[in-house]
Amino acid sequence: MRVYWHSDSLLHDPPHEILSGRLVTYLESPDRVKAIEGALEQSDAFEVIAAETDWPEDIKDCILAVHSKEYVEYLENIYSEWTAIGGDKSAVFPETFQHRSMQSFGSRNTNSMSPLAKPGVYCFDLSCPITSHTYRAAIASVRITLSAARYLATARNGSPHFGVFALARPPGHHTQDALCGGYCFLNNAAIAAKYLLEHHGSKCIAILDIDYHHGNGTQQIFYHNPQVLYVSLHADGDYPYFTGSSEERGSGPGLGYNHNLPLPRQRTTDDLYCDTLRKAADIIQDHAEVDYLVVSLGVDTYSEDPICDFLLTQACYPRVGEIVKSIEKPTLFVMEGGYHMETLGENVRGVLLGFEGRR
Ligand code: OKP
Ligand code: ZN
Repeated sequence: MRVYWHSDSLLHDPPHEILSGRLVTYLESPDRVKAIEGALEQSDAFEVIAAETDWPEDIKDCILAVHSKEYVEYLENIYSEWTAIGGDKSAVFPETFQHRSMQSFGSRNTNSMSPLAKPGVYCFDLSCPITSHTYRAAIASVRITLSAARYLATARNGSPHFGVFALARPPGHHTQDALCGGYCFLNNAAIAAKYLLEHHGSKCIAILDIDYHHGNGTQQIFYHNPQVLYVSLHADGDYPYFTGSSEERGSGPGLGYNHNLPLPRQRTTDDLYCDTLRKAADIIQDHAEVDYLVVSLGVDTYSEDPICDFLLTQACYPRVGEIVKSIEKPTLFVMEGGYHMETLGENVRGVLLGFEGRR
């Protein structure tokens, strides 16, 4: 299996975040990529490739098919605006949040706001500090994902379960059209889905989100869109707290194209997880029009993950890969979460080897 990565994705390295009120070392670290790459290089099943620097289609257009121009300009410029008025040089951090009850007094132009105010418009939590290199790293993450998507679309070898892995970082599934949060700045999986629809004649994409957390961003981006079927397994009632209920089923023409399968914290075992994943696979197979599968791959479902509460063992990951394989679609795996450094690489490798039928 081909694996795409890019060294620029390591540049995003904020010193800290706030977790449960505590200032802690940033959990979503560049070492995550190194750990995964290290584990994949131990197996001859993988070929690790640097995402090309000269992207032929305009990467900016691909991003703007998902995110608003104002939001992307914010990501690009806020660090220099913030430091110019004396903000801390290590990273931009939200100071306030524009709560919905503060939006009903006429809309101020965000462009004219203070650099101290803008993060409160474009960010929903305290896990997305923006450093001098964050934008460059987020662009690299998109480049990795699009390189892998293009390879999938152009080089697929006719095998029903052909797959490719985008070792993307920073992750993406929490980013909405104009809102970052949850370590995510640009929604890599959503950008890839749009790219396959618009540049490779795809009629319908399924996004299967198996990160522990609900992908509120991906759900929001495609909530009205019947061309993208979003199916998510995630912890019931955990971060990002306000989305992910099974009653969220899509809206307008997108009704019936959003499926949330929340699972109980502290009680989700290998068997319950795999049974639920098979239900997700059935939902996707019920949509015969799906021509590509994008998997938002998180392994923060692992029992020892420092911020999550499922009970999965390492033996579960090859089973997960086999179930994804059973969907029998050309598959783009895109890296999302997973924070237990000692097993992160092995667990990702387990999923991908299970998919390849190599265990
Ligand atoms: C990103 B991904 C919860 C703390 C939340 C942010 C978590 C982002 C997860 N106790 N902090 O979906 O793995
Ligand atoms: Zn997660």
